[in-house]
Amino acid sequence: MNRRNFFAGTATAVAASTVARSALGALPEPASQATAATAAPLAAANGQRYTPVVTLNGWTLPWRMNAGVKEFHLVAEPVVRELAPGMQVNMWGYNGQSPGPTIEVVEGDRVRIFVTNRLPEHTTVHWHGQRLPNGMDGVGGLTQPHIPVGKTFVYEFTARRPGTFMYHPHADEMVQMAMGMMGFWVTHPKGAHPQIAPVQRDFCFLLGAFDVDPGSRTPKVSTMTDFNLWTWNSRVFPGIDTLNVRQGDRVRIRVGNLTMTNHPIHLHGHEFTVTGTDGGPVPQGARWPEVTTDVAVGQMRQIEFIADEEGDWAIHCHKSHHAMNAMGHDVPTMIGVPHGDLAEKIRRIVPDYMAMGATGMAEMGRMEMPLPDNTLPMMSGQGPFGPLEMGGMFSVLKVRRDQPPGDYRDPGPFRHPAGSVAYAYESAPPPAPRQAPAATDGAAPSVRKPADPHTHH
Ligand SMILES: [Cu+2]
Repeated sequence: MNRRNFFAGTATAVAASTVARSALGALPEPASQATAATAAPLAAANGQRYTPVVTLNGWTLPWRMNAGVKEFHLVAEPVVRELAPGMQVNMWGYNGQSPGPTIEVVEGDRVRIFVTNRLPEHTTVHWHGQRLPNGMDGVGGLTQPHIPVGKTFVYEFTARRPGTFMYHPHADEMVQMAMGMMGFWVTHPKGAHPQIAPVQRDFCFLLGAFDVDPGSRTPKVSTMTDFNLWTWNSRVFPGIDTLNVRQGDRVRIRVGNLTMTNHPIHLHGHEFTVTGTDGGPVPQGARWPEVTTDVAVGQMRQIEFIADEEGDWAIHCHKSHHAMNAMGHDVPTMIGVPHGDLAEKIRRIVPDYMAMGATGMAEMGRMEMPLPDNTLPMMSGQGPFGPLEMGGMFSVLKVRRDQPPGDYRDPGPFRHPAGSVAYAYESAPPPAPRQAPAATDGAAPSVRKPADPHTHH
């Protein structure tokens, strides 16, 4: 992200939080975000103290106080979301983006959310994981009538427990979530909390999956498993911003999964603990170190670690197909097959035919493949040492000694200390010691077999 985009969110936030007194009886002015850049954190207000979250390639919804109630205005509407530079997708979302803005409150806050429906069909909002009156749970038909097109409904409840939550429709869910309707919700603890440590950095993102045919712009909503774009906050690598931290920071990353499969989220260079789930903080004695945590469907995981190792550390979904962009899955494997001009001959009959290279697919990270309009390469991204050969759910945790406290700007590529990068060995490899072959002149090889317990009864 560049500096200009980074602060793009701030202007919106100020504009919407200084609502004119005359407007207090009316709906809060709906804030809207025009870019997919990561917005600066929205500072706590009214004497409340917490480290605000940073929503990757997203923003936090400004609120206004109205007689002690925090008022928000969500607008469900069609949006155009840039998945990465070079690809825009027609989605449904909230307040100009998919996912919608993060809602950030403090334990005990009375919250009123106005939801205006500008979609072409009815909707509702379900506040995933919250303790609330049943009629505020947002399940269309079960706990409330659907919000008709053009209407505004009001949800009101007290944020009773601190933690990590999501919001999404409970109305024509398959379509509305496949189109990108989802958002994050964070409730900070009211004061010191025995299970919730203060952190210096707090990031959040939602896992998403979309099926957009190459050359098209609208997700196929009937797809159940065969998605071709795996997103964090409706962005794919190299469009996902990096997570920039100061060395020694305690870092929290909150991840929610609203796709139809699980995602093992893997962090390089550090161990973390899962400090919270959908159900709240994990008790201290029940935590253990991990470098990968699986986030199952409909779940949230909150991980924490001390960022004590400088560098550019990959963070990604460990399903290798999820760290790729759109590709055909019926590509024949040609590894080890010398196919010469075979692919060229087949293409005369089947114009789209593509074969995996005889030595693998890495060449595709470099190759300029002709792509349909509005389509991203299957793997892309350039690092200081060449192509990354990645896509989808992949980003980088950047740990820097000189990153100022509270500064979320991208510090650029890591400058490795001299002698600390894997290097090419230029001489002939030394002879590797090998085990001498066992004598084969009829004698049994000198291997001692363990006694088989089953022969002793
Ligand atoms: Cu995944």
